[in-house]
Amino acid sequence: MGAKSVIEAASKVVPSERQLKWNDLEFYAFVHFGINTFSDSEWGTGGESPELFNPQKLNALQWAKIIKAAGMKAMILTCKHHDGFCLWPSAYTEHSVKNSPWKDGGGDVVFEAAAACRKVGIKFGVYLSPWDRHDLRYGQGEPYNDYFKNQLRELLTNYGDIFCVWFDGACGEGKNGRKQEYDWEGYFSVVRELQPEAVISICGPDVRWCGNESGVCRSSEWSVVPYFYSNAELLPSDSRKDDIPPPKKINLTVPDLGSRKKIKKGYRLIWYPAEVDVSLRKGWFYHANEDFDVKPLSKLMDIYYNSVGANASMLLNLSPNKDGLIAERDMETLLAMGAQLEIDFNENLAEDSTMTCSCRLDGEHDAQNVLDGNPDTYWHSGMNPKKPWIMIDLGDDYDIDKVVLKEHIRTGQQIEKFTLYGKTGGKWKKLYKGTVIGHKRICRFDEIRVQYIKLVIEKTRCFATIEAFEAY
Ligand code: FUL
Repeated sequence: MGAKSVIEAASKVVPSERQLKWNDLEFYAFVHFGINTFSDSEWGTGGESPELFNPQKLNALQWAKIIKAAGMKAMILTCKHHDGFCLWPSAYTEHSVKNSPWKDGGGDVVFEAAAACRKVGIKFGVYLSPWDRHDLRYGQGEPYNDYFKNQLRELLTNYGDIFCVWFDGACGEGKNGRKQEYDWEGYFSVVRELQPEAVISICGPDVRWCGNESGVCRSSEWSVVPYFYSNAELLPSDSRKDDIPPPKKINLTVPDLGSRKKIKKGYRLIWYPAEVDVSLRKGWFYHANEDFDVKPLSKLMDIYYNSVGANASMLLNLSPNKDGLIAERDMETLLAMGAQLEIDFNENLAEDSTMTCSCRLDGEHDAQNVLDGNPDTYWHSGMNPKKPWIMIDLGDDYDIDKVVLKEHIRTGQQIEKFTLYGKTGGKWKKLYKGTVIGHKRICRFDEIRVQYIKLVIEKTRCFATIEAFEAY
């Protein structure tokens, strides 16, 4: 494939409906809670007694309310972590809440969490660890895969709508010293059958791990990447006969996954957007000695701007304590974050402004569309434009320090390089230089008084679109 056709092919890769819906959530919570909370560990051995599990004040509504107040739109619960202990009374194992003293074995944390999410109006998702350090079937092949699929069926039928199934990549040895061969294709088809709208994340085809757990993504986070990044650890059988064989080493943590240089060999490309998973505390589970190790608001806001604002989503982990509650300091920090987000995006100064452009595809794709708040209307530059621009006239001078840009990703991810200018005192001043935009780019700069802001697109794949332009 020649260079031009590679770029044309990249320009045509688009997200699925379920990926688009997931993209709009932007910021949501992980909840790590389980037997580790009581044994004070991060990775349980699988030998922990269910007797340990007794969260006497468990209140999933408290979690859900705090999550919502922090500005998050969903919760993903660790229904079973690597230790194998199940937070719901699974019919397929004795290693669960049903043999714990909590509610005399009659409780179901998954049920309570799902109900709480529904009550406050956020979405609910499940984390189910394929690696199981307790179950004797683990490492035996089919018997474990059947067990795992049965558990998935329980979680995906009994708890209402599930927006995400999060599969962890960790895969250790079982009690018999053998590693389990996961039936990924079988797991995926159970999810597609029972919850067709759910995204399958991390070890799955819909959402990609950003490559670290420290809360940063790439400055150029492409959602269009070579096919082999989705099956690095899983599905060699996903490759097709006509695929160019993947490189010997596939590494999801490298700084570039989707630039022209990276895709130039002509690999088949897929839509595979990034998620940044990071914990509010040092660890994923609650440990009393980390009560003072809660990330400060400033750090969380930086992570937000560098993930949600950089074409990724932010999955922020909360760790309820032994009582089954989110601890005071964690709660205060999360509420402060919700308040800060409200302040930062309080009033969009671009509303009711006027947009002009250097070129457009046709009258239906005028620049004014970027201000109407409608995700279905957008500005389209027309094919192969030369440095197209759009410009906003705010109508008067305003102090701004942020511009939010969104591409119309339904028609693919196109923009590779752009600069924002502001007109102040009759002179144009550079405000921000960036690479990819994708679902959302939040451009931050020192506060400046401007009436006009111009977005110049310096490099793009085959055309450029902008769906939203906001100024704060
Ligand atoms: C990792 C796990 O090993 C950690 O315990 C945690 O659940 C994190 C989100 O994923 O792979």
